[in-house]
Amino acid sequence: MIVRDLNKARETDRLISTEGWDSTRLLLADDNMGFSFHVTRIKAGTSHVFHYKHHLEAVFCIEGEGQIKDLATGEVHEIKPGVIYALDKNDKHELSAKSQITFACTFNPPVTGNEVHREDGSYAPAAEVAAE
Ligand code: 9YT
Repeated sequence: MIVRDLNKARETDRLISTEGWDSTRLLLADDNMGFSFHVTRIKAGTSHVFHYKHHLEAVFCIEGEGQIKDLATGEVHEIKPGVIYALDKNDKHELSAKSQITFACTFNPPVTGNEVHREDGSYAPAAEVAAE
């Protein structure tokens, strides 16, 4: 069994911080669960374009409000506590936070912890990260 505490994990290198968001990776590829599990906070007033071309991601809003735009169709969806979105088609999207948003996110295949966002908003596939 694996037991981890978000507040303790935030004091370790499981916390990845960038200008407009941070993410604490509570479960990673080496936990062998078949997915990774992250708690992500998006700063109020920021917008981000992500395109996980090599990962499927499901994202559940715990707190905060904003919008997600499907960049292929232009469709906009409201984000508020209780809403989940699943990027089942590796959908390129823009996430905008009106207030600070906290999400619980899962990635399949699991993130290894060594990924950085590439220019195109994606993470490299796991095989490429392992080879680096
Ligand atoms: C909301 C969202 O896209 N979260 C993704 C997790 C984050 N990019 C991470 O942990 O790398």
